[in-house]
Amino acid sequence: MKRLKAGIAALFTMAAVLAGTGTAQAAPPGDRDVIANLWSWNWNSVARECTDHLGPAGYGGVQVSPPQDSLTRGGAVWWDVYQPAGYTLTSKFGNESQFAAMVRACHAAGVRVYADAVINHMTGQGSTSYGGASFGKYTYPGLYSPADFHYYSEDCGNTDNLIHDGDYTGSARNVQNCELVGLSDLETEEEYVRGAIAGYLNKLIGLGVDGFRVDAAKHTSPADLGNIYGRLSGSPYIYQEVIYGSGEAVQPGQYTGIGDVLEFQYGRYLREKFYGNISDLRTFGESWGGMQPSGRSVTFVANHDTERGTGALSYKDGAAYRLATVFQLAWNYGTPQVYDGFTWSDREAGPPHTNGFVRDAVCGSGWECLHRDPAITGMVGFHNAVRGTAVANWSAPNGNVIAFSRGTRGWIAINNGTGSHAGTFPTGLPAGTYANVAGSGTVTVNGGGQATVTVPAKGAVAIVAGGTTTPPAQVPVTFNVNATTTWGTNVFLVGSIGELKSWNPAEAVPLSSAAYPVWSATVTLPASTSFEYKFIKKDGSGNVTWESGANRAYTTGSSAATINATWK
Ligand code: AAO
Repeated sequence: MKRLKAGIAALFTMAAVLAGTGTAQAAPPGDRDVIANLWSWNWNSVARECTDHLGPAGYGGVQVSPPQDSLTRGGAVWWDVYQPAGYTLTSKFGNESQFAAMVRACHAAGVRVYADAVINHMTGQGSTSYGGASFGKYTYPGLYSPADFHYYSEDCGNTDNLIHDGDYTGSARNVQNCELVGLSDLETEEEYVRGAIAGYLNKLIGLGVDGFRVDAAKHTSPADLGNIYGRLSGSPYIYQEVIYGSGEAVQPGQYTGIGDVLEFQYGRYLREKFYGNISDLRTFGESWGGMQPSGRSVTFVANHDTERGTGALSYKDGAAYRLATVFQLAWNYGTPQVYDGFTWSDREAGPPHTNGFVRDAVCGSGWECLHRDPAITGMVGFHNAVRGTAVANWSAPNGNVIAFSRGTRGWIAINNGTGSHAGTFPTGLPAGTYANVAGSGTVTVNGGGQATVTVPAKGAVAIVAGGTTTPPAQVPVTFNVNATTTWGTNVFLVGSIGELKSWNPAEAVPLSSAAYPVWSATVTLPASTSFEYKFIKKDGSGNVTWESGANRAYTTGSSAATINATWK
């Protein structure tokens, strides 16, 4: 029994595509786009974290666990929350008023809230919920009845009604209409189901929620999801869980027209390279197999599924995991998400709880809190400061040491080796002494834009334009050159450093002829800096005559100086 027959369903499919593409936002708004994924944190703890840490550190969003009522296993497992028992907001993480207070606290701290939306399915068996509801696998009183599930609509294609491993490469129909690990699969082509799901998401939007991680999006067709998104109020940011699998029938690219996607290849490649050669990361991005467009991707080093598998790094990898997250925040690809869950040894076990209800998160005592690590918060600031700039000044002195700048806004060196690495690197940044935002100490950039640094083993050194600890020492240098000229021709100075216009004659520093034939100018230059220069003549039509011979060279000291020269 279907509530809608095929012809009507097709109409809704068309409307879905039209409505959906216009509504879902392409990228999270604003300058701060890093999302902290505080998975399995209760609402009170997320609220506190937004106020005390996420907002001050510059995170732009927080992803929270599924907020709807769910099956209860009394706290024994983490995954009961992925079996919705209904759409009331009583869960093991708190109740509706605590949820609403959390959203308000996060917004006050400048942090958007993205909720994990479990809308593909309900539960795998009848039972009871955290909110005290009783339900059957296909019966949720007041919400869904058997007619709302694929099982009863005979759409699946497998006699046992389950998705089998082989289905992923075989058939989108099986992946989207059969039951994922036996979870009752909502008939999302049906008008009533679409309305019920949209009603739930709109309720969250009404409480201030800014967007959704759409769980198991791969198991609902893009047409159905597009239709549902088209019913949402405002313009929530939508990113979808569509795990890339080579040769599979359902691919992430099928979903990028209706929202963004979680980029699963990203973390797999990072694991491979942080256990191999990070110098390979020079070209890391869309050209790598299976990767989605940067502007459509939410990246992560780990999530709650991958940290329990073997394909990605997790906190159990220690320093390499932290360093990969540092890299993620420095690289110009996608919207970065920083994952943080609870400490575990049994992969099924739930977070610390009392009678099933999750206790407040305590960093270092059952909870990991990578997002609070000073290197990570420093890199969140770096990420925000370099937004929109390209990778430049790449260097890789060996397979496990890389350095690059983001335009002229930030520079980083990353050492994934087991010993420290000392070297001199081009940074693209102006001279100055900068705070190392990915570690401790300072970095001095000379007038040539170079920094000589020691990068600790499994550590990083990163600096941001404007992040100077002390203003760079500067000295006035007077340039006098004895040069005879004809009427209408003037003498200028140009050289290798920014103050001397980086050899650009069009911008050369003009000299005064007040003491002709000695031409003179005083220029403020960075102290203790070596550079090359020449005098040039420009006639009335702008023709440039360079001095002959080799470039002149000079190194500033710590006090004022005068250079007397004769045109050559
Ligand atoms: C629980 C019990 C089950 C029981 C069920 C019903 O554990 O024994 O049958 O209840 O009573 C979570 C848990 C489940 C739990 C469920 C409900 O993980 O164990 O079941 O809650 O409580 C597929 C989906 C993807 C899904 C993933 C787990 O496509 O959407 O499976 N992730 C989300 C959540 C997840 C949650 C659910 C969905 C359900 O993040 O936490 O489940 O709400 C390939 C495919 C993927 C497929 C995987 C695993 O991936 O491409 O689409 O994910 O296989 O089947 C390489 C390959 C890649 C492959 C991957 C596998 O990287 O390249 O193709 O390896 O790791």
